Amino acid sequence: MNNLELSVAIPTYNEAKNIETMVIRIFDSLKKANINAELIVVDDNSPDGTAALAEKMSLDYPVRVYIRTKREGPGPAILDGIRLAQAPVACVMDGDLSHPPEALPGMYQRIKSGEALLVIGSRHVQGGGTSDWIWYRKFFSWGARQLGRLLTPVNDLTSGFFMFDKKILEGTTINPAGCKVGLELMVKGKHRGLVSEYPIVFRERAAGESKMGWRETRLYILHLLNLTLYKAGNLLKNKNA
Ligand SMILES: Nc1nc2c(ncn2[C@@H]2O[C@H](COP(=O)(O)OP(=O)(O)O)[C@@H](O)[C@H]2O)c(=O)[nH]1
Ligand SMILES: [Mg+2]
Repeated sequence: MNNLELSVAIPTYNEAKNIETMVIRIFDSLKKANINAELIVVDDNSPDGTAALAEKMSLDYPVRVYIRTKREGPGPAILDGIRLAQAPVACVMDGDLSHPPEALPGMYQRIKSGEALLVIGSRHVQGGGTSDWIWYRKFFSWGARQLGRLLTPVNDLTSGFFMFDKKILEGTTINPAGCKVGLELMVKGKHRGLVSEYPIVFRERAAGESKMGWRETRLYILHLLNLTLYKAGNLLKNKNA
């Protein structure tokens, strides 16, 4: 395809009820803004037939489906999606309609204009938000943000919706065991501080089940500690250089 501008990657596991709407909304919004994009669906062989539905959509839309044989959580699938991205700008979002596809053109514009190299779809800036969350979810989300303040000035560092110029990957290794790829990019990406938060309203998934639980919370805290060590190591290296 000529002049491919944007590759959107979606990790999926059992998103059969959402994938078709997702594809339609993504391309509706990009088409209106005249952005030439492809979509990569990275599915961990979902038993509900998500991949087959995505394949069917590829007859009408520029969709590629990559099937992984083993279920490993969204992290490794996201990294595969980024690796397969053919455009200079890549975007990662969830496949459960939580992240509004209508935000894609606005996010892309910030990269195209040179304002940012990394754009986060953010719930925690003016104009952003979440649909009703139960108090403990709000509390954990707040706690996670406070921990992350040590690492990056980004307000929404657990966001799974982010877009970036692939240049920021040069000379850095993104850790697949880190559960939050976006957070890795905020801390390790070569974005020279050109990071921007684009307001989004996060919607609860319309259908299917969330895979977020205690295991993910624990992984997230380990990930934060890991990145803190990485950052401290870098600071020391620079001091001694
Ligand atoms: N490929 C792949 N995708 C996954 C896996 N687990 C979750 N996902 C996808 O990752 C995205 C976020 O997962 P979700 O369950 O919505 O997490 P939550 O939004 O934090 O509750 C969705 O698109 C899921 O389908 C997995 O094991 N493999
Ligand atoms: Mg979700």
